[in-house]
Amino acid sequence: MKRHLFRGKDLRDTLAKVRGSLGAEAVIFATRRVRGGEDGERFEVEASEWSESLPGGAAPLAGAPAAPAAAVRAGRPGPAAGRAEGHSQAAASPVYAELVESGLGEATARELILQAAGSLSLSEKDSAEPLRERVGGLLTFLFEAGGPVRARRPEEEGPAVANFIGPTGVGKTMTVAKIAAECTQRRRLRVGLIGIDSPGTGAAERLRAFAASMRLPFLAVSTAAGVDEAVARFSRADVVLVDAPGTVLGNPSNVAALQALFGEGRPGQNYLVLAANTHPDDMARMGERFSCVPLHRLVFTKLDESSRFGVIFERHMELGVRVAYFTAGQRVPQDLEVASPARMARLILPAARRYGAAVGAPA
Ligand SMILES: Nc1nc2c(ncn2[C@@H]2O[C@H](COP(=O)(O)OP(=O)(O)OP(=O)(O)O)[C@@H](O)[C@H]2O)c(=O)[nH]1
Ligand SMILES: [Mg+2]
Repeated sequence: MKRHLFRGKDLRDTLAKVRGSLGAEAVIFATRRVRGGEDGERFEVEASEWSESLPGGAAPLAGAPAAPAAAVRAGRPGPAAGRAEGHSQAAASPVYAELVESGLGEATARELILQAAGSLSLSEKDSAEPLRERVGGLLTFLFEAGGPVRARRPEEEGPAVANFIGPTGVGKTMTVAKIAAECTQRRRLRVGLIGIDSPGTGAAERLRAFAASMRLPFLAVSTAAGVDEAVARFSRADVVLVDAPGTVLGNPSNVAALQALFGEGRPGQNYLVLAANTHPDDMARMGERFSCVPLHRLVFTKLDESSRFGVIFERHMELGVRVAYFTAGQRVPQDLEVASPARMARLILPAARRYGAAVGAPA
């Protein structure tokens, strides 16, 4: 069975190419993100045409759609006609309505339905639940969790550094406080906290107060050199959490300031914090703008103030960055959770009775 490689800028784009070339029944073997692909192509899918000879039902990866039943293929038209017909069938499905209702874009919802429907047998088409479960499985397959902040490894000289950046007021400082508490109380790690001050804003004061109440060492700095010095002073810590002030990236001097602190070559992993209750268009723009620095992980806050979670999945797929945490409330640290594919699928499709196996375990 020949496997083909497809590249696209995101999931929608790539799956559309897969189906355009191999038909709606194409079997997906693997999906990956690629860095620095040509023409902004950052998503890669390995797929093959469906065939009777696919071994063992051809469920290549847990959660990936299995090979479709022969009954589904019977009498189906060629790829082009099938595509148009498939689109209207997908849109008619109650599961499609649920996905769109949950905030997923129409195109993504359609792609997920078409992809998942390919694996249904004729008898499974009688009710919505098998399709719902398959889509849930596909969501868990595609969603990549990033795991919690990592601690220093034995061979490392200094602490692991995690930088929390993002737009104003999304909950960066509170998330840093929650993670600090989680690291010290549950994981027994030595934590150092750094607050980046911006002149005249008192930006670091809230974290200073959290640090005092948790009895954690805290340093306020305002420059990249200051961050380096502070990290050096925390040389015995396992993990250093850096809390950036909210950044409005509309103006170039703010972009330069962010890049000086967190751009290419700067230490640590950058966690972009976004609030789940942000308007989807604004969130998309924020994601694009913050891509001016390397993004290693995403954090979504304020799930308790949101009702449509599809936008999280959309931004995650588009940016091609793993999701580390969700937060859903103001309690420190109870309202912090490590993101998981199963949780993402439940948020988007709460009606499903089962979800596929989790893929994309913490790195
Ligand atoms: N409901 C809810 N509120 C949250 C959550 N996380 C943070 N907040 C609240 O959001 C507000 C802003 O939180 P901060 O942590 O100060 O946000 P920030 O991103 O650090 O803000 P700036 O530093 O000013 O850019 C506060 O009132 C927090 O209590 C959450 O998960 N749910
Ligand atoms: Mg803050």
